[in-house]
Amino acid sequence: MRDHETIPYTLEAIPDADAIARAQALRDRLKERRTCRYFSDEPVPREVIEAAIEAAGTAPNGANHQPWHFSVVSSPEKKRAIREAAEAEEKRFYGEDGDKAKASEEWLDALADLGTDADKPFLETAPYLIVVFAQRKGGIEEDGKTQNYYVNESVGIACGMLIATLHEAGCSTLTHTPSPMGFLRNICERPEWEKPLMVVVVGKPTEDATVPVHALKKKPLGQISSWL
Ligand code: IYR
Repeated sequence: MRDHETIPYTLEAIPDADAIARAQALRDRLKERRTCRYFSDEPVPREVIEAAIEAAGTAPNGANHQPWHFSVVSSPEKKRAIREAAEAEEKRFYGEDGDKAKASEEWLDALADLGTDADKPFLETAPYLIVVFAQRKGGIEEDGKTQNYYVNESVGIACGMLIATLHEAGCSTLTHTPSPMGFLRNICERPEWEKPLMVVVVGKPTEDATVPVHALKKKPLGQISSWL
């Protein structure tokens, strides 16, 4: 290694049997997660959102530049602005504006089993929208100039940790990706070197919430892994 400043690294030792049990318990907990599209207006404690973002902020990332920013939107005015802009984009995507859909036939077919359309009421009813930005530049100091690395990978991992923490706290989430989503930068007042990556809708499901059967078909271990 090239010379650099260090501190010792230690990790609590866990017996194999406990390690297996803990991994399986967390797997079982994560298996219960469902992407939710029906949110009530029941509030979520601010501390839950804060802890989840801090958890996301521990994600492995390029050169430890931590190239993410989380805009936490709860004001009714901002949520309405996001809903209006997102629905306008989605109407074009689904062809609900009278013109030909921007999405291909193949894409619309792939979404048929999810039942999604341009109507996004949850963007107003859910207590929190976490708008996730990927910082293309900035470094740790966020100077807007220093090159960042593996930005999409880093922020993607952080989003996974954010969603897992919110699930553990009993919140439902929806990763919403209006396309294009440049409007989010304006509404959240973020700089031009930040790219909106997704909106994580956070809240509690309505009493009559449903999930599509299609979403329950999970690929088994033997299909998603190969052991060499
Ligand atoms: N952004 C659209 C379309 C959409 C695309 C995929 I891929 C999904 O898994 C779900 C939806 C929307 O939010 O409706």
